[in-house]
Amino acid sequence: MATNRTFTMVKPDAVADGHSGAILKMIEGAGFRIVAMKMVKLTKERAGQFYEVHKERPFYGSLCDYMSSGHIIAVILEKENAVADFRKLIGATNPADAADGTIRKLYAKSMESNAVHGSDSDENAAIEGSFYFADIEKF
Ligand code: 3AN
Repeated sequence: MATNRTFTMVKPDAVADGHSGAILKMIEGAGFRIVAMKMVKLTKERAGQFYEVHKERPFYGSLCDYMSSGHIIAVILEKENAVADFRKLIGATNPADAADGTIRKLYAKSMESNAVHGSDSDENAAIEGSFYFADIEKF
């Protein structure tokens, strides 16, 4: 059953470059409601846990270094059809392929430093949200 929720992170490059406000404004402007939000700095180990699904991929070590290189903003969002609509708003993983007007087209630097995360399913949105917000039921 669709939960109408998704999970995002504003990634270290976008936070460090001062794009957090603009990105959150785009997200709210697209009709998403912020349900929970916090700024944190992951350890490399914790980043590795979040991206465990990619642990066999060649970019895993570099991805964990990058995701623990600075602060990130973890956010649970709510909107009808949240997962699919949010993936559309952020654009393709590789900013070179991202459509005009998408967050990654505007703010991503590379395939790895791609400004924002977006859950790829309702199930993963719930798992990823609870990774940061243990008391998710409350929200
Ligand atoms: P998305 O974030 O678009 O769902 P995933 O889940 O395939 O993409 O990848 C998770 C993260 O891993 C990406 N956001 C990106 O930071 C990084 N990544 C994915 N593919 C590559 C790649 N080929 N080279 C470097 N980093 C990558």
